[in-house]
Amino acid sequence: METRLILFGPPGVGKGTQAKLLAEHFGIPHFSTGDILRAAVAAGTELGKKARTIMDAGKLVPDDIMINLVREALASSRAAKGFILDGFPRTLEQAKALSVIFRDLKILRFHVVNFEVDDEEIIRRLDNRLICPKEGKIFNLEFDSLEKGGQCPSCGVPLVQREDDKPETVRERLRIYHATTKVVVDFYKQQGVVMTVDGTGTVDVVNREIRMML
Ligand code: G5P
Ligand code: MG
Repeated sequence: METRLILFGPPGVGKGTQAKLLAEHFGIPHFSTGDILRAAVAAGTELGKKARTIMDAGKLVPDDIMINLVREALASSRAAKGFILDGFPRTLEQAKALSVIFRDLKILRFHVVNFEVDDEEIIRRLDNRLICPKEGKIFNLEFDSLEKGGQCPSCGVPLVQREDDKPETVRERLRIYHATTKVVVDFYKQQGVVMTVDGTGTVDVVNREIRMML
């Protein structure tokens, strides 16, 4: 049976980390709207130019742009046997548009994995996050035995901090999550498709918990 998951939760909760593990486990693609936008910024495309200042300020990119991106990704042949959506939907408008996309693609069955971690832990995690700019791998200075200025253990490229992981930008991203995004989970609770996961354990513990729930 096709696995279709929406990973939902505040910034830094572990969506990208778990999405990569689950995508590998189930052999399905991982669509991260943040990664798609960061790739556009790096490539200097029109979308990237539009998104860059918005992302660096920790604000949300307009709904119409995001909805079109996701429609295109989910309609692609790669998504035919299932997918993991990470970072979308983030507004009620996007959630309603996703229902239309699912209806058009005749998708009836999906789950929303709702990650919960408190804000203090999120600020600490994002302060310690490093990413590989080449492969998109995600690390943490607290448990990955790396140093700031260190290199990706798998490809050797210098690891970087995301521009939007500065503490003041993280606070703005959290503010927007609580003000605008969090309500989206109620939309899905009404549909009976939400599985809530305590995201405070280790990566392995959280991964096992999700796989057991599924
Ligand atoms: P993104 O890229 O979607 P966010 O803010 O939703 O960004 P982010 O920051 O990518 O989410 P994450 O993916 O939830 O966080 O977390 P992660 O990277 O896996 O893990 C964070 C850290 O915690 C890492 O150091 C990791 O090692 C560690 N960690 C992970 N799991 C665990 C665990 O289980 N235990 C422990 N102890 N540690 C763990 O969006 C970026 C921007 O793009 C735009 C917006 O501007 C947004 O701000 N954007 C959109 N705008 C509008 N609508 C949309 N749909 C948009 N999507 C993106
Ligand atoms: Mg992410």
